Amino acid sequence: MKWDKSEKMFHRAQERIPGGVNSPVRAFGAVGRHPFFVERAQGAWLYDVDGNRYLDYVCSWGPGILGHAHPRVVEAVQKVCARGLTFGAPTAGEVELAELINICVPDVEMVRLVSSGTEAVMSAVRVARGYTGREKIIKFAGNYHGHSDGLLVKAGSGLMTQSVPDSAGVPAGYAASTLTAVYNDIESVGALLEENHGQVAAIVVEPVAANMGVVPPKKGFLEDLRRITKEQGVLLIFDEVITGFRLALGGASQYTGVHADLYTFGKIVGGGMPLAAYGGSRDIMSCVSPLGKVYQAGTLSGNPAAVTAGIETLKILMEDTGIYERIDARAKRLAEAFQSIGLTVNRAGSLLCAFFTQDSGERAGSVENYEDACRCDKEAFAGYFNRMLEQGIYVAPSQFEAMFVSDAHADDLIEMTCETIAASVLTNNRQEP
Ligand code: KE4
Repeated sequence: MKWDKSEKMFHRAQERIPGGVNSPVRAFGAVGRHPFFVERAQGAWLYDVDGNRYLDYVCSWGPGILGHAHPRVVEAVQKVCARGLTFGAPTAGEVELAELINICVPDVEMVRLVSSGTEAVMSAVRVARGYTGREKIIKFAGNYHGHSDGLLVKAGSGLMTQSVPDSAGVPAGYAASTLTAVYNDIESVGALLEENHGQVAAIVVEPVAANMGVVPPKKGFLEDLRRITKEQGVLLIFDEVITGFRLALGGASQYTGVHADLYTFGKIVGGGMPLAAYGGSRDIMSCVSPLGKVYQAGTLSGNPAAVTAGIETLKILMEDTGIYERIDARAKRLAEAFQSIGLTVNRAGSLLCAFFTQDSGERAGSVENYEDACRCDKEAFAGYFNRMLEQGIYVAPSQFEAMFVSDAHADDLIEMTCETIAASVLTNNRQEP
């Protein structure tokens, strides 16, 4: 493959944009090469400015559950844009999307639309603090909840990719109110709740972690979290920016049977446009301004084009819930391909991740938390990534992200991927000294 035009564009980009990208993980830093620049996408395929074609398992980090440029979504957005892009005033579409979210996730009796997952989680945490009158929150090492100051503590995704779990520029005071527990370790949560008795407003968790690679909750972990938060008057926030409408139409609460107090959504709920949401019971959400005292606002919140993309996407998912069976089965097939060549794979529905674990040690082969994930062989991952890319298959450029399957990844494409996985990993191994 040749990347001359991408190289030129990347050089230009670096002049005016930090790192040449508008989000760090896109810089391909962890896989030792420069990024390609996308020209267009259709279905399961991405096309770059040099005319290369890639089978896309990043799906824009999750929104693309239907495949790129779904005709029904594109047409609806084109139509609504012709009537004006933004009004800063309420529109019927926002009400329709709020009602659809409630139908899919009945726990969300009231919802506020915002423009990014970061905004959704930041706002949900503020609501939890305003509702409980408490200050501290507990998050989990390796979970990523966007880049708001208080949540950039031992975070996953791009921070883990760069091995910098915290960020410069976050005042010590903010970080002090964020306590970090170990994912899948309920004792670590109990200890923090005891040490900070009566001071914790909420526990925010990815119900299936997907920002340290994919790490599903161990049996009983979410149930225990629900139990102890109820006992101690602590709100439970499910950060479903990735899992929402992905694990099932009803997201994690449908997939696991555990119900949270507040939910955040992003990615799929906006159909690929800048839209996210947070919501929960009427009681809790009634403290949001202008109804209550917790302030949150946004010029483009509930933007008509983004809302339309979200409505069409949710409607398609509601009309054909068979999609979940299809994408889960395809993800299962991919997982089997990785396992057949000895890799550790974690999967939850259509979310999966192959880990290049070190084979030694008593926990060889299992990745159940941040520490396990950190022990992965990032060099081996980089070799696999680059071989897959050379073969026209684009997986996330980081060991600490998820592989996403869409409804556009037809079975023949899955089979082709399975063959390429074997070749890419085994070649990798042969290359090792
Ligand atoms: P955004 O602000 O990027 O829309 O959402 C933040 C966020 C919140 N919660 C969870 C569970 C998330 O996964 C995310 C964002 N996900 C990353 C990918 N792991 C976005 C990709 C990027 O940062 O470029």
